[in-house]
Amino acid sequence: MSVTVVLGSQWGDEGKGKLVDILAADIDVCARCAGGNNAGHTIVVPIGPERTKKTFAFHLLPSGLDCTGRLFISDRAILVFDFHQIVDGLKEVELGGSSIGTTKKGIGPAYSGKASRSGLRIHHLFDPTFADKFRRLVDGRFKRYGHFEYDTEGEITRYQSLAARLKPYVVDSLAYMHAALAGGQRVLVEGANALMLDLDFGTYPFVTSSSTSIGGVCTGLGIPPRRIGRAIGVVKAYTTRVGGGPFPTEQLGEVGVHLQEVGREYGTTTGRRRRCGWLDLVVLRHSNLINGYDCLNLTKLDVLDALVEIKVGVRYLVDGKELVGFPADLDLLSKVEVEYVTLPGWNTPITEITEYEALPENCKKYVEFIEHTVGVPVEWIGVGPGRDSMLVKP
Ligand code: 2SA
Ligand code: GDP
Ligand code: MG
Repeated sequence: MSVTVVLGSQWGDEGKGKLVDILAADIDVCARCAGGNNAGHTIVVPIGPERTKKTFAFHLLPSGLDCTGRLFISDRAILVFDFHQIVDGLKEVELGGSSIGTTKKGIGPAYSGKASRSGLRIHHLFDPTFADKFRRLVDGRFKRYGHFEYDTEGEITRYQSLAARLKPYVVDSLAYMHAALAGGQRVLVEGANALMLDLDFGTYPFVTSSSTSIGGVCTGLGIPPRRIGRAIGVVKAYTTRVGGGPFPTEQLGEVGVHLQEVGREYGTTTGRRRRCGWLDLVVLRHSNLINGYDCLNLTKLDVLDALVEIKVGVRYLVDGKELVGFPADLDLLSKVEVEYVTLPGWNTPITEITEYEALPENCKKYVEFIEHTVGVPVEWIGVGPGRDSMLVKP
């Protein structure tokens, strides 16, 4: 039995949570493999006999989670402590005008600790040397950043009591995952953040600190690549980015404000206003090169309903010459001129539409233009935030 992977194809917040929630109805195991509680995945589901729509935001738990007693935590997972969050803030202050615009959830400092081999993992919580190791870690941070306010001993006591609560959930995740696969269980992997925030392939250094690309699925879960059967790229019908860093198709005027307001583009974790711009197919081709999508879920198409014309970035030019791919060098990226194709809008609300064929012609043309230019079929189309607002493209 193979594994299905859902990955963000742009700068995050494409609507991964919603697709995972839908696909989770037909799977046995839903796994998170990268990132941390910087992620914010939203699902909107009908609750109770009245079917009142309720919104849930998932940060660390998978959006596909459906009941208690079925949550497992890897013994190899790196721990993010509160002092990591303090350090995250201090690092951002140090960077001043060139700060990353992190979520301040401690992600960068925790992953730095992991890479420098001083981080603590879930299994360390149950180790008699945990307190000593923890003190050493905090002392190291004091040496680097000065003595910030932090109750080290109080935190040790707190983590020890949390350890007792966590214990029933902790498993050898390799044994767990491989037994699930050997037993024919259907596994769905919920990618966090997105390709353009990947530590290696994103707009470095304006990225997160984990491998958010398909490689992170293998390194995060210990799954061999050949087990991955299907990679689904989630693509917002326009582009958003939260935090600092380059964004070639960003629209600072009317269009950006329109997308931000109609799309309700605010960070799910921090509430920050997301920057908005046109869809960028250079980004999408770069993303597809690395993740090799089998199909796409185009989301938030309804947000474009009222636009008379819709632009799509198709090429990056520097001094009139096309760049071969998405550049690594941000100085070069700052010089690119984006070439756009302009497509006609559809000027019709599409949220209530339930079948692909019933979409306005210009709307279908927009979808098909993306499919053809990227070379990957669109399988699902999001026309609203709710679980039911998802069309399947024949
Ligand atoms: P970090 O905190 O170290 O991972 O930040 C580094 C960069 O990664 C970006 N980042 C995100 N971008 C989009 N969505 C994310 N999750 C939240 C959401 C974000 C929020 O769902 O809306 O609420 O602000 C996310 N997490 C990290 C971040 O903005 C930095 O650019
Ligand atoms: P994720 O991080 O990729 O899971 O995405 P987020 O949850 O951070 O942000 C996506 C936002 O768009 C959430 O508020 C969703 O409820 C909403 N959303 C998802 N799909 C659609 C859609 O097709 N149309 C509209 N209008 N909203 C959507
Ligand atoms: Mg999000």
